[in-house]
Amino acid sequence: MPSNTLIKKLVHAALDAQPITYLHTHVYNPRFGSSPKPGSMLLWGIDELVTYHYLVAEVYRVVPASVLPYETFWKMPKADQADHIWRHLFVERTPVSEACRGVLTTLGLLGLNPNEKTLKPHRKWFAAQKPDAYVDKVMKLAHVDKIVMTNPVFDDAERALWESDPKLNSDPRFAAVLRIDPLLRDWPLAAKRLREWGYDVRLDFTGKTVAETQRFLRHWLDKMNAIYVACSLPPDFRYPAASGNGAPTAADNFIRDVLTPVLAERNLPWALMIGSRLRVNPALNDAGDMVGQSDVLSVVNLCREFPANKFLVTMLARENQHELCVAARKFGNLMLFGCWWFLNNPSLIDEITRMRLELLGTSFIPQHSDARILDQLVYKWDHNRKLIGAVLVDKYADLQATGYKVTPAMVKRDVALLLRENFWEFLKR
Ligand code: RAT
Ligand code: ZN
Repeated sequence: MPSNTLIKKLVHAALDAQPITYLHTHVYNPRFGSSPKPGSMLLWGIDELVTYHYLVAEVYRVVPASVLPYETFWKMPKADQADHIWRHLFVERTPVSEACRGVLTTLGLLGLNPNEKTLKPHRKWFAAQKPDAYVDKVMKLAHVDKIVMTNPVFDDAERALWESDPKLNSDPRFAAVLRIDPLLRDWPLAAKRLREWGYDVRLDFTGKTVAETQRFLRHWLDKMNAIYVACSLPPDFRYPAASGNGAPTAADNFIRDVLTPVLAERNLPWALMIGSRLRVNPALNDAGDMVGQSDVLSVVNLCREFPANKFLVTMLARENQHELCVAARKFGNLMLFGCWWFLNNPSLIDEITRMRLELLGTSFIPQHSDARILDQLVYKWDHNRKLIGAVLVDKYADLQATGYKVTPAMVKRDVALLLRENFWEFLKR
């Protein structure tokens, strides 16, 4: 029977050898245009890394808006924004937050010195990288075999690209996901846009609304070759939203009559990311969103009412994690994923991953935290692999204490399930 030291070695070797599918990012393939070209969607490099919205929020704790008004910050060139953040968070303070540490891990793994006092030397290094080859480099370093994009169909700039470039999704390193937030969050707006695009839909869901909205979804699923449909939802998302004998809301109608039938017919999952309260501080833009507690029972209702559908679910509030885990024990069509956004901190990842293993065995997807900048894949994976490894080592030690034999093949199999196969198997199921 392997000793605990041997188990540790086995786990870390298995984790290092296992390619990962990164199932939710906002990282695009280079055909979407690469930064620093204006309007590009593939963001990478030191200035993007340092101006990530997590760090914008953190610098405003240190240099408040009374000193640097938000409008002034947003008007500054990106490099000046990055210099400001670097100086205040990395030079004049100790960069202990997880978002700061992430930048330093990334730089270190790229072979750069995380102790530089200015960003000049880093800029020089990044300027010498070619986007296409750099994608390969990052994927190799992070050991990611597929980057799953997020493709919001209601985003005008992105939709225009899909309309104009039939080969937009031809890069085999990436997969597309149809993101449809306005259809659930703001039906009047979504219906207006659909009408502009030639779909005969009505606000009250009468007439051809159901068939036409389904036609819209099918069109975009095909065009994007999307591997699932996604949306982020507020803490007050409820399904059903209508109570008692009340008439169904637009979101109820959309879910019941449009979305779930199309997804069942295509055997595609619906990814729900629940708990983001948008723009509580609008002046901070992307950095101004926060978290709120959500309703797990609504997820339960969806899983029960639509057994032919598959639900990939993550919730943003720590307070929801236990109930959500218990819900997943009740429904095979519910797959939990990730430690999303504000949960992507070592203490919380450790706690949540432990709890999920204890309640769900190996039948969940532990990773994903989101990434908007290509280079972030390097650190998110480095940190996550170590955290998942530490939890697995403890769990195997507990197993061995019962007399059960943990073998190298088992460790490899478990790690493959957690980092990659559970996701792809769930898509096929
Ligand atoms: O984590 C993030 O970067 C957020 O701003 C959102 O993108 C969120 O993850 C989402 O997909 O809505
Ligand atoms: Zn996201």
